[in-house]
Amino acid sequence: MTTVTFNVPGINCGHCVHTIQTELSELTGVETVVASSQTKQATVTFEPPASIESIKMLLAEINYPVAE
Ligand SMILES: [Cu+2]
Repeated sequence: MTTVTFNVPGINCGHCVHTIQTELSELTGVETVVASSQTKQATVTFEPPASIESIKMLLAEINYPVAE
């Protein structure tokens, strides 16, 4: 298991948090997702086949792109 925190500037409210947690949880290999509108971060614990790249790709697809 790997835990990575992503900066996601688009997390503005509880709805965003819910969307991100729901969508990322459906990615195979993702164990837990904790998103916060206060820190604008999403912390994801995952194992293969999920990867940093696949998580970033999914967040971009649902219009919450990760900031570098
Ligand atoms: Cu929102």
